[in-house]
Amino acid sequence: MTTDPLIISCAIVGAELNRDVYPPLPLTPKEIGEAAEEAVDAGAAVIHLHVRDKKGNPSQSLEIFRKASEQIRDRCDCILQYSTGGAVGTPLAERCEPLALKPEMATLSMGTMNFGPEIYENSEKTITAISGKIQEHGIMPELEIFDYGMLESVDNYLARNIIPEHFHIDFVLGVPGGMGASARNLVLLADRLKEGQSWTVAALGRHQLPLTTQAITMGGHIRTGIEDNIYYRKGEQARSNGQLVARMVRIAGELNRPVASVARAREILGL
Ligand code: KMH
Ligand code: ZN
Repeated sequence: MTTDPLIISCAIVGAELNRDVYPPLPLTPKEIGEAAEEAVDAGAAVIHLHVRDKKGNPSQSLEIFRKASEQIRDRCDCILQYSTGGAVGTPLAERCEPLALKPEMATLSMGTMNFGPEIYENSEKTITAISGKIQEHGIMPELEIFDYGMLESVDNYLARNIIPEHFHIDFVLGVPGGMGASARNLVLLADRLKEGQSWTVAALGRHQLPLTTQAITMGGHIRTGIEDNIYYRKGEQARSNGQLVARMVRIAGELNRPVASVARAREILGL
């Protein structure tokens, strides 16, 4: 089993949650800054970022991303990874808006899918447009893989130079409409990667803990955080993003994976 450093990403807000479901959800730029600081202090190197408007609704506003990023940077150093997925139905131009701020990383979802009762639209046209903006701004993409076919299509996009050669992969498992969050599925996906390709797993709800633990044993990296899972254990909501990160740091320690500092994570990702 590998003992290479483990990069922990934390998805601190998301676009689907609200305070009716999860009362401590960070919403304002200041609250997002504080949540990021707690996650980074606990061991996260990457902050996967969504933001909210004044009413708490998901937003891709450049100005709100700017404010939230300032709040985070004032408190801690970390790799900022902006979402270009936004919420289901966010128009393409809005999804790309915050990229002008040139974060170190941004997400690039690799295909259209059912996302619960709705359609998360990522046609080839959309992928090409978002990837173009990501490259124009010199940002490293994290390819969001929600299903096996999306991983297979990466080769096709690469061959046609639609995506750049240097990217990180995130397997997002357990979205209703996407690939299930099972141990076998994670093995199947990871086995298809080229030697040396860096990857992370994000799994939804109760699958977050077992699949991230599995990824630690497989030599992958992990994403935790409230965006994907609001529970610490059955029937008990997590207190914060930091609490979820701290648990993964403990588990990684038991499994001999030292947690990557932000500087080490930059080296591993080639940032
Ligand atoms: N909110 C989802 C529809 C991303 O951040 O790039 C898309 C999402 C993926 O969360
Ligand atoms: Zn997201």
